[in-house]
Amino acid sequence: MTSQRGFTLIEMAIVLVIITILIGGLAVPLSAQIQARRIAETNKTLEEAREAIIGYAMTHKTTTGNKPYLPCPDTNGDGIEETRTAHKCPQQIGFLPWVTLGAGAQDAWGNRLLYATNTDVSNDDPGFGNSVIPVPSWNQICSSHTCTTAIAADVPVVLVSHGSNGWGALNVNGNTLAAPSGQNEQENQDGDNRFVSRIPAKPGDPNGEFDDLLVWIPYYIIFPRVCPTGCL
Ligand SMILES: [Ca+2]
Ligand SMILES: [Ca+2]
Ligand SMILES: [Ca+2]
Repeated sequence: MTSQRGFTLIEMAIVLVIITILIGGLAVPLSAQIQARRIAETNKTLEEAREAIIGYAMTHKTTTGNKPYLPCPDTNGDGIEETRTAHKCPQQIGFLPWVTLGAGAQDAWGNRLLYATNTDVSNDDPGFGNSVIPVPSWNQICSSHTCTTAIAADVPVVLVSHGSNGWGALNVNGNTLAAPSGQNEQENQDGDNRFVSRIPAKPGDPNGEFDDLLVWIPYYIIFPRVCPTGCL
């Protein structure tokens, strides 16, 4: 004759605790995987936007001199580049004009991409020829807001995704999200020509959380692409 007994309450509690720990262990890698996929997707969108800007410059030439020029930023959120006044874009920093370029309208978190250029390369007359040389008033990429270490100087084009936290971004619904809390992310949002690109920083970092993703086009890459035989 066999005797059977059920689980005691203590045994049941131990099993529940083990199951909870196992589920918790699975859930963290899953959210990390989703985040990694969104970062990869956004980097791809940024790369495609970079190529679209070069393509725009290759197909838009000044009426006098046949010199290329870059698109104006979109500043009213409709995705269309703003109209030039006296050949000059109204703003040099705004959103990527995704409708004009047929490029990605948003990053993987549903936020618009920032696009920064400069008056020398976005004017549609005289345009972007041999006489236009890189100068410090173009954009600058640094590893921190203090810019003690520059990564790239005199950059004609910068594109920024505001990352997972989206701080300071305009989302696809037309809402501007809360401003960044840290100085490094603020540098990508303050409207001047200095930008920060660095490894991510968690909340509690002395310069604040950082998850922005940046790409840029150096002069020595864009010029030979848009003026392969020079633009005299
Ligand atoms: Ca517009
Ligand atoms: Ca961010
Ligand atoms: Ca800045």
